Amino acid sequence: MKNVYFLSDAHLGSLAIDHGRMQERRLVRFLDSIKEKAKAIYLLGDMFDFWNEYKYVVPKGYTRFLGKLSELTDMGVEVHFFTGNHDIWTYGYLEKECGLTVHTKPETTEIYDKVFYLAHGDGLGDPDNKFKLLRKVFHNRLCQRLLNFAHPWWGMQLGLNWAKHSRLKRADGKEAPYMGEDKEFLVTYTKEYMKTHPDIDFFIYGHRHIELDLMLSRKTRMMILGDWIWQFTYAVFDGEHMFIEEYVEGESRP
Ligand SMILES: [Mn+2]
Repeated sequence: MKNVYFLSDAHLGSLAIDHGRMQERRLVRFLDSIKEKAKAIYLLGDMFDFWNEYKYVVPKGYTRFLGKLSELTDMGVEVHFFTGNHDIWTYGYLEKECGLTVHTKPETTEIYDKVFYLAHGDGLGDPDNKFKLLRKVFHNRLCQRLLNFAHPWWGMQLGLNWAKHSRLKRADGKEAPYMGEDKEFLVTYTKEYMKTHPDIDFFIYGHRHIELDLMLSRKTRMMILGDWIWQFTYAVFDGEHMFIEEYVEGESRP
């Protein structure tokens, strides 16, 4: 039985990350190392720090990453791309050129007869009104069209700098530590959601850049995937077991 992999939050192209090239190469080597063992790969959001594609133009960079994804989909590996809150603005290029399946909303899906709830995680259970408003603007079709009418010089600069500042306003550019079961938004959201959806076995999220593996009931387990900036963590499901691993170079893992 082949494996299914989950990872998120590489924030490729970030102006606030100095080791971007190393990060991208490591990600590509990881994808290469799993290509024969993978049935499917779920990229759970924010793989790019800012992605906005235009009708005839896409952002510079990422050629190694996009090339590797294309190789995998050409081989028949399913690659699912969830938009995060940094790379919402994709309009067909990743599907047509790279063969990805793009998801813009949380999905419930069956994998080897287990039920998975998959989402980037932004906006779920988060009471921050400023973030909610920004999220509305970002998802608004009219605002998206306006961004695409503007010259890329302007739009890309705006986007890359917004993303950079949203990273730098955190202490050391890192995310807040785990707030605990009662305060962590994604945990409280999941506990509420599972009351009406008791059939779900696994809830998998990105967005928080922390690694979390929590049993919420005898059946229900939730995971937050860490990131591909500092942690290089991913979850793997072999049909029976589900676990979080760190990709260490030079080691062969499942
Ligand atoms: Mn995010």
